[in-house]
Amino acid sequence: MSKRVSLTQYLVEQQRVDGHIPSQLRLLLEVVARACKSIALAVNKGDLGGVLGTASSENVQGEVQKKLDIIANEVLIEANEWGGHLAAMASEEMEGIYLVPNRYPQGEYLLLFDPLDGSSNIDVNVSIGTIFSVLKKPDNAPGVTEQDFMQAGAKQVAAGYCVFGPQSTLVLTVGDGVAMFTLDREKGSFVLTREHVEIPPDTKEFAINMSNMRHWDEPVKRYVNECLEGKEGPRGKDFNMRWVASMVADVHRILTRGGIFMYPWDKRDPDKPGKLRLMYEANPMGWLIEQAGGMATDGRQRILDIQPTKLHQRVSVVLGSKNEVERVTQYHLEADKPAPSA
Ligand code: P6P
Repeated sequence: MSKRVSLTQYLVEQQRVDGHIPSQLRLLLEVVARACKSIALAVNKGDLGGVLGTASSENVQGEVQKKLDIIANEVLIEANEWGGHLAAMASEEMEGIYLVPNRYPQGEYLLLFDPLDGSSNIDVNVSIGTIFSVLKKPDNAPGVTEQDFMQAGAKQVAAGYCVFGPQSTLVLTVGDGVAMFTLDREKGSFVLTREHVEIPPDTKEFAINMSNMRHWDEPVKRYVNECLEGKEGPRGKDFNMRWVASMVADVHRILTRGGIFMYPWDKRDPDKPGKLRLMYEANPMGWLIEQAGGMATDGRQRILDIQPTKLHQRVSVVLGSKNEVERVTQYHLEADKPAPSA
């Protein structure tokens, strides 16, 4: 059997052979991967590690934090603050940015993460994951402020997630396609198991929380109803539905076999553009999907083109198989057109 390629070897080749990444970024990604491995081990312990259940605190989103939310956040902060690769970090679990302490060397990268996505699934043993995004600090800025993080997703230099499921799999892009690395628990290292991942442009599988149907905007209702009408309807084929309620798990399925994922705006909270966060959920996932030949919009525009104004801003998300995302986006644009005057 041919020798497996480790994450380290893959990153060294991306640095040396392909020139895609500088050494500082390679080293940063290796540290993030080691942190994901530590989180995987903590998640895997479950009750045995006393890590299940809720902490007695809320995060900046007003959500009750799970113990593992806090553990994962601390693991990422402690692993990344001393290496000299970063200037600052931002997390779903922290209100403001986290500046690298002065006692450590400052680097040129900004790391953003959702330390444990899908928290509602932790206590019921359903797949969850860590999502991360890397930006470069703007050269001109002495020091670091939140404003330095306000960069469109198209500016990311690396993005990925680690899904903690039957396997722990790290999925990464540095702009040269998408690669997947499975954690070999015996060796304690991530091993390349897929690269140049490609999403089929068509699909028969959609992912959305159907319990919100009555709250959706018309274009989303139109698309989902057509899927539900199946062979007899305008789509001429039957569809399947999946909803894990862990974005990481739903996106991993789509990267693996295609599909469309939607968390659209709905009228429950009309001032909120959506539930998911732009900077550390939609942007990294959007880049991965695009790098695998898929598409990611907010229903109207490319997610990676959105210019952020707030660290924790939310966005409507439609991503996955290109032809399906194009259809949903087209339905939104048609609905926006003014009705022809009588
Ligand atoms: P709902 C998890 O809390 C999350 O942020 C995403 O991972 C997931 O796709 C979504 O929210 C699930 O939301 O409303 O279905 O529980």
